[in-house]
Amino acid sequence: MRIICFKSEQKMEQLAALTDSGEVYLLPYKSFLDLMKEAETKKQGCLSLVQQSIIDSLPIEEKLEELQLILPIRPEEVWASGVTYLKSKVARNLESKATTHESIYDKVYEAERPELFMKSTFHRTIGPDTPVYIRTDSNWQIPEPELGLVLSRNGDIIGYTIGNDMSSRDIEGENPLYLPQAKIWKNSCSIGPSIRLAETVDDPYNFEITCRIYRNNEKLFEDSANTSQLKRKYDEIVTYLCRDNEVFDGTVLLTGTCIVPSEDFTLADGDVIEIEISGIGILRNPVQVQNPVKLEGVYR
Ligand code: DO4
Ligand code: MG
Repeated sequence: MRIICFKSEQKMEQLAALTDSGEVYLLPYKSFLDLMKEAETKKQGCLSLVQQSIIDSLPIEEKLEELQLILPIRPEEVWASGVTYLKSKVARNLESKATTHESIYDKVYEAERPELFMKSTFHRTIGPDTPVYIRTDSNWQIPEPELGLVLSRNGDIIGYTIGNDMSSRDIEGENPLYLPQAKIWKNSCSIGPSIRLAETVDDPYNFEITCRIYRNNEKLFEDSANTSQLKRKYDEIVTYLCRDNEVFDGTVLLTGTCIVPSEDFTLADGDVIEIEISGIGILRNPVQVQNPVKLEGVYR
């Protein structure tokens, strides 16, 4: 069972349940956060609340493809974990031209304490089919396709979603202290298109993740990986996020990238990024330069 949110004909936001057979049922909750709150008040899981809500109703006539899907949740904060896959560690060493025997990335990959950073706020976060922006002061930018955990304020995993941790590799590679600038800017984080309720996931360490990038309608890049390759457990990173911290209902925690395009690749205005995760859907976003500044040599 997945939860989606779409724009109704009256331009209102409508929460809905998407069954595994593809039927869409309207839900009597304003938002995913309302559903979470109701589940807590009634001491029930989100799944049983959703099942009770739809049991006597009919699915809507529109097909999923006809709906204008939007961000399925309004997270106050999006956090992210880094260097959780070998692929990411190798990529970070490459972009930072690490020469020491043991780089900071080698250390954090092995350390007990994971790398966690604030990735985005609600206002910087976009949903499906809305443009992700690329920075005007970077020549090396990529999407980072990641599984996202939707958390309660107690750190319970309520659902799984897809996230794009847009990243600037040259800014991050120049100096690790530039990480916030390499990660956070307007429209640098995309989430959606659905939230799969955790109660309906048999094995969260077996999500297949695929990323495709199109330029001029041609597929320029495709690669896949699986959450079975994750170096850490979800509980581990959630525990560190919650330690001495205030976590809000609906916080999304991205779990790190396992797919990295080759060194010579950088995103360009007009590209389209697709991130597919089995059982969750496809998060598709066009790429756009926000207010393009025509500085010589800035774009490749
Ligand atoms: O260390 C920098 C960030 C790494 C990251 O975002 C990832 O591994 O996904
Ligand atoms: Mg990342």
